[in-house]
Amino acid sequence: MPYQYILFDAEQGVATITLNRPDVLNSFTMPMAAELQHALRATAEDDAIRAVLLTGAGRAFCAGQDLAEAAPADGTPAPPIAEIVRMTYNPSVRAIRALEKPVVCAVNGVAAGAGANLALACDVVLAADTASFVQAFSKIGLIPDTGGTFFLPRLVGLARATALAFFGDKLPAAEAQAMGMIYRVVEQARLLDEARAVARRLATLPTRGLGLTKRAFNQSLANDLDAQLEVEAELQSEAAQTADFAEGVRAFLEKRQPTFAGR
Ligand code: T3D
Repeated sequence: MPYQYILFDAEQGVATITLNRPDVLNSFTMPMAAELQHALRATAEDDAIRAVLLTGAGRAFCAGQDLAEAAPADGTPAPPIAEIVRMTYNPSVRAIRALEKPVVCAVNGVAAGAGANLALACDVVLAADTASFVQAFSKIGLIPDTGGTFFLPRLVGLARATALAFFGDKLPAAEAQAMGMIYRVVEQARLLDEARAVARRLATLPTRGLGLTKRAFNQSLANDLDAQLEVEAELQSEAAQTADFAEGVRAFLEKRQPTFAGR
């Protein structure tokens, strides 16, 4: 499918999805979200793709909802907000969490509103040292969406999540790293190279095992210990049936580096 609002390319096992509306800081419209969701589905279906890299074009990662779509200046009726949330954000977050391949997010600049929370739904979040995170919702009387009320308190604790959501202040990337919200801050000029290297490395690891790890973490967010121990038993049995497990053990015993096929 030819895309209009995102860029998509795939090489060396990594699909790169770039939000591409730089004039409006890659803010989300329903058509851009539909393209993102299509690209995520395509990566899920393509066995050659073993990791995803999500980033933004220009100076921002994503400024959240395109407020001109949510409140058109020409007076045409806006889609109901619940519909925007259900069509734009919820399926995007679900697609990222359900994708049993690692999703790296390279936050290249400001990530605001739904843009901030979309990043937090990814598996490994790198951010430029010039980037920032803004829970912008409170500034316009909304609540955090795009999974923000789910991921943010789990990542940084309820006290910090509440203050970030209430005040809506810009949080520099270094502080986001210090409070455990993201994985790592990288010098702006090196961000994309570094993120590509991380994604390529992930693409050489046992893809099924990583996917099952992600499924286990997803389930752990709602499980008690007993239920989670059972999830581990089941998913470990699945992981143990992969060719990559056999290769990993063989390579260890033969004292060589493994070559994982992602199966
Ligand atoms: O339907 C619903 O609303 C429900 C869904 C909600 C989900 C949400 O995400 S709600 C939160 C929506 N996002 C925001 O409120 C953030 C709005 N943007 C900002 O606060 C600032 O732009 C930033 C802090 C992100 C960056 O500030 P700065 O000074 O670096 O850039 P800027 O000058 O404000 O923006 C540059 C351009 O992008 C500007 O256009 P112009 O003047 O050059 O023609 C600005 O209008 C445009 N832009 C930035 N954010 C948005 C946007 N246009 C539309 N929607 C945006 N969200």
